[in-house]
Amino acid sequence: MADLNGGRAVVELLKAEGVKYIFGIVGSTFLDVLDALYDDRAIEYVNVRHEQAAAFMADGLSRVTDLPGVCLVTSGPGATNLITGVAAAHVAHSPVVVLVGGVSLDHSGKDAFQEYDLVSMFKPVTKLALQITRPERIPDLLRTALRAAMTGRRGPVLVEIPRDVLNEQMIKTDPQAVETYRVTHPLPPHPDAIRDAVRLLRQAERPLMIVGGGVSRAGAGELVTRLSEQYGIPVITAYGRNDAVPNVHPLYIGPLGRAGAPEAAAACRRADLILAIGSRLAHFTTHFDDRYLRPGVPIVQIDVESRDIGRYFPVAVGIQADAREAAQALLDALGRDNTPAAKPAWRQEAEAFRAQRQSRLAGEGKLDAQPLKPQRVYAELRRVLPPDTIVALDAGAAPAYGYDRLQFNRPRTFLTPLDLGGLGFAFPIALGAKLGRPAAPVVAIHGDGGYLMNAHELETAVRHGINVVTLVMNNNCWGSEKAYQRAFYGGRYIGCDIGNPRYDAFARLFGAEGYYAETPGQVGDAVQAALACGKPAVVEIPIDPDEFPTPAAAVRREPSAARA
Ligand SMILES: Cc1ncc(C[n+]2csc(CCOP(=O)(O)OP(=O)(O)O)c2C)c(N)n1
Ligand SMILES: [Mg+2]
Repeated sequence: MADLNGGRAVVELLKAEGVKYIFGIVGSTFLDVLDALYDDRAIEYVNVRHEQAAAFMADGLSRVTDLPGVCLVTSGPGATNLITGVAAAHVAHSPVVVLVGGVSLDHSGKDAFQEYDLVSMFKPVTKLALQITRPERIPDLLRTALRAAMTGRRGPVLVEIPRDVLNEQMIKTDPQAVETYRVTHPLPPHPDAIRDAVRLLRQAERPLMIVGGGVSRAGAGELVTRLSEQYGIPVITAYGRNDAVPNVHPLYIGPLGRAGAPEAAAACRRADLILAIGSRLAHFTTHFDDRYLRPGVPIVQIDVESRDIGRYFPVAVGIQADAREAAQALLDALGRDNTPAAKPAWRQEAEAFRAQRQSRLAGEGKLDAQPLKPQRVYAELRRVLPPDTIVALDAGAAPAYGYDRLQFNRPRTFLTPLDLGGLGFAFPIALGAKLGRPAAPVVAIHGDGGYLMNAHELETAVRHGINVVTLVMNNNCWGSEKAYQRAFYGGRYIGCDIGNPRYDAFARLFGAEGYYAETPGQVGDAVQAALACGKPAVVEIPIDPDEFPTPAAAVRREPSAARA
């Protein structure tokens, strides 16, 4: 048994999980951990300018790598500043590990300086939140937290280590391989459930797959595509999960749900069997109602987490399993039964839906109004972004056009706020993603409002050399909310208009690169130059201040109003 101080023990436990970065702002409560990093540069402490960004960065890194994304912050405000970012990780099922150096146990329960009940505060946004109260429990309780974060459906955890527990005593511990304290094999499906699913698939005339985050996470995209190709089952993606299958696949129609493709919604309404893989069929995918899913349509739902199977829609077959294992089992079983492909007419219908979407998007490449329409900006991005680009979308109207307008061909390349819907998300999440996948081009797409919420992290990006490109579509307003006031309050605008500096100049003040693109022709050139400049870069694009997508609540539920 080695004798280690608490700080070194924490570092060794994180190294066993492959952690290379810790995000946070220095605080006196956890200096033993930082001191361990002085001599051991296997882990870099990325010191940011606001803890919220640290949590987003950790989430971004986790989303693209499936490694724990670690934050280390101080008690009180250091931790409370994290909460929005941890909430994002919670809805994305990201294994973000929050370590907080807490107030000394001697002072607990006295409303001491920076003393808050962090375990209670973080419970609703984590899978597990705990406080360690004895130094010798650091290894097993940190492993308990890592087990929760990294097993089954992933999720964030909080571990508070009071400063006296961390700093004062040597502890005896031995390194342990990850396999000794948590399961590392994916969960296979039950054969009976696969048999039932195959029976339904064989009976269906118009089967359709809705695939979600579980597919990218499990690396099941290729198997899903094979299933689609061999058995003529078209594919649509869940909200914000367009990267689950290669979008070039001829039977991929488009994304379903809020700001999704009307053609995907139309295909969904035609389907007589839904095979949902790695999707909860949740709020912005289905709106919890029958506008896309026909009432009573049989559903085979595969999810790694039983809690969400049959939760919003009754299922004909529920299968708790890893998406890749389940897709493989379905392929094997369908092959054994010599299942014929679905009817050619259904395949043709799906191909027509796909072609309809492609031509609609191609038409937007001709919009030449100035200020630019966001739709045209996305047409330019489709033209110039390299295929392995990771794109992070912020909340807001101009970013929202991206849900239906970007192309993805690799898993874990589309990062969105999902059910958090939080502004200020895209730039810091992109920074974390870039650290996780340094060879991939990484682009964050913001409105002017959301960008300034975490724009200060340009300083972090420049200092750490994290070369992310940020697009700021500037309409000088909180556009998405202005759209509501226009649609429902007769244009009585309150609290919607804002002013902005020139963001190309702003970027240069930080030592980053700045570009300004106001004509269609300038957008592609600016983005390509920004990607090649070898620095963090910001591209400001002034856009039409009157161009908003239809607010969700304005959409009627009849099938004719396909856009949501
Ligand atoms: C943290 C946070 N605050 C407020 C909101 C409400 N909200 C949603 S979109 C939006 C406007 C976004 O403006 P901007 O980033 O400029 O993008 P635009 O809609 O103008 O394209 C607001 C205020 C939110 N989603 N998140
Ligand atoms: Mg705006």
